[in-house]
Amino acid sequence: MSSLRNLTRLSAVLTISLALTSTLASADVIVVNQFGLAFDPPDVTIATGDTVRWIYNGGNHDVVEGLDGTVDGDEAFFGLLDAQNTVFEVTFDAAFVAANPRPGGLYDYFCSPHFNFGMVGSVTVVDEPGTSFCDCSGSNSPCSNPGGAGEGCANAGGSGAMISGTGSTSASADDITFNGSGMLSGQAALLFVGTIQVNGGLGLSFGDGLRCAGGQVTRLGVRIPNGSGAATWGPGLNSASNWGAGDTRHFQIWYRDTVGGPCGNQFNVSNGYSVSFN
Ligand SMILES: [Cu+2]
Repeated sequence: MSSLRNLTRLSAVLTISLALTSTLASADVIVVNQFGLAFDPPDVTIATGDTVRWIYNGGNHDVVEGLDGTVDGDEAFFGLLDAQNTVFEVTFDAAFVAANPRPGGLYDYFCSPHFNFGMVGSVTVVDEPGTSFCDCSGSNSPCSNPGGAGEGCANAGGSGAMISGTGSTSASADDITFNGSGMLSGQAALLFVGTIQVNGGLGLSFGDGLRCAGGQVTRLGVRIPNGSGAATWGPGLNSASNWGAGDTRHFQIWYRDTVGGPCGNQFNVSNGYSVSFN
């Protein structure tokens, strides 16, 4: 990928598309819609390995890395968004970031026809302490209720819950935090940690979702998701020394889904999230 910026635009898009297929299983896809002369949402923060997917909605646009308003070949990425090119994707994996370093992981971008109209956006790439596994986007859902890429199985809200992390992998610093999204407002959610990935990381049916984390399991606290279905756990989760330097642990969120859940089991779970502590 080091010569990416020297390739033709078409080749660059093709290369990025091929890279995507190998990273989808353990990474998230973040959608940015083009609406009129704007990107929505304009600014996104993602983890290394995630993919940003821009979706066309009318007119003639492009997605050009940088802030200089001109397409001059120094872009880390370039893609058209028009009637013939309705989706443009970039996977910000480690190789891409290494080949196209930007201060603070900040990739500004613009639409060249509409730069003067303020049609700009940004992608900020931050390192996550762990990696996701066991999503429910395939044929493995309990009752034909897959979630989106990287998510657990769909709940009464129509999409799945997702767990991600921030902070460090230092067991002694104990500053790791977990963020749950896509749960159900006002219905209790429990973070738990296990010592193994269930079924080799693919998970097994469990309520309306897939059990991903297993083995020796410890509960790490109940939260009530806010109006957006989000909740946060930590820092300071390792008070009972459930993990130490050298340990790998697997985290998952169990949550209630008592009204209109797709399989009728009254609960669901997020994807899984593995962290190797040091
Ligand atoms: Cu535009």
